[in-house]
Amino acid sequence: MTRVYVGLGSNLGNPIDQLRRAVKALERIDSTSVCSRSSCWRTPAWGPQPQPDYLNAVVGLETMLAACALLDSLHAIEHAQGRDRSGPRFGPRTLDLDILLFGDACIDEPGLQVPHPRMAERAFVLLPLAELAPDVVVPGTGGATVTALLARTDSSGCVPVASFS
Ligand code: A4P
Ligand code: MG
Repeated sequence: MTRVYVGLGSNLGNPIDQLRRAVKALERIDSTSVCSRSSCWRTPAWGPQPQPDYLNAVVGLETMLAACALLDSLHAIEHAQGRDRSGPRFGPRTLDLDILLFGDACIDEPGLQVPHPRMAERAFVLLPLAELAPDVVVPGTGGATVTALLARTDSSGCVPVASFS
């Protein structure tokens, strides 16, 4: 079994509902169970403007799947929830599911990089991840923990809004 952290983000199509539906769908992935879930955070959009604020959260999973098989399942959930990839990069979306950490693996394959390439600089990832895994060391950061990385980011404007269970 591998402990995995998945980042959830939404800023279109009733974001709180998108996140709730996504967690239910994550619970149905084969050979995988949901172990923990963060609070839901409202965060200023990073990327092209204007776009609405996001809701972000992180879910902890235990899985028997390989990382690429898990990513396929995440893409299927995004698709089922109306994800449209035709817009600008980093533009608004109904649902984004990113593999943040996959055990202590470092993966660099076409279509899959783990840890997620930009997670170490993003308060909208690190705030919810720190609720679940504050002391986990993020591979590729010179031994920094989630808490240490969070202390280096600008988290202004990010507020916890609700549990989404
Ligand atoms: N991909 C590679 N590695 C991974 C991974 N670890 N997890 C590939 C998930 N996918 C991974 O992703 C583009 C490609 O990355 C996919 O083909 C996948 O195989 P995508 O989800 O299709 O597109 P994207 O999400 O627009 O790209 P990307 O690069 O993942 O964007 P980010 O970095 O996720 O940024 N602002 C706030 N406040 N909150 C947000 O959640 N999200 C984004 C998206 C921008 N601004 C945001 C937020
Ligand atoms: Mg993504």
